[in-house]
Amino acid sequence: MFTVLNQTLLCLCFPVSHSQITRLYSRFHSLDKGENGALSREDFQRIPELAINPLGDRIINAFFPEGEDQVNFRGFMRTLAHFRPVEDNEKNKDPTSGEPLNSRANKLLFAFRLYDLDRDDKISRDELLQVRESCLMSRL
Ligand SMILES: [Ca+2]
Repeated sequence: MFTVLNQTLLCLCFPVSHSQITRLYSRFHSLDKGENGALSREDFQRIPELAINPLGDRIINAFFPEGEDQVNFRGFMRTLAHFRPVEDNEKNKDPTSGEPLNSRANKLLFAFRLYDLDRDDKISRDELLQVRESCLMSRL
């Protein structure tokens, strides 16, 4: 059950309004086909926009911490926060790093991780070529 307390806590951690959180929770719940309060990779793959996106699998992977195969609503919100416009707002700060999730540095790190498939903190020539090929193939 998604309570007002949960909603308030999320508002404090992520710079979104109560109504936005309610909408996102509704979307999260509709994607949760297993009805276990968490999303799997398969749940994400049913999103049409991701299914046709050449980087869809990489974007989906970004929702899952290393070794995890489920993401709860908090983790879902945490990843989505990277997509918010850059703001110089103290409320956006990531409690673990002190840096807002939607800061330029975190957006850049998020994009970097989309390329760095083996998570060795380097983008190899092959990783770069794979992205280019994926994008080119999607245009055919
Ligand atoms: Ca790499």
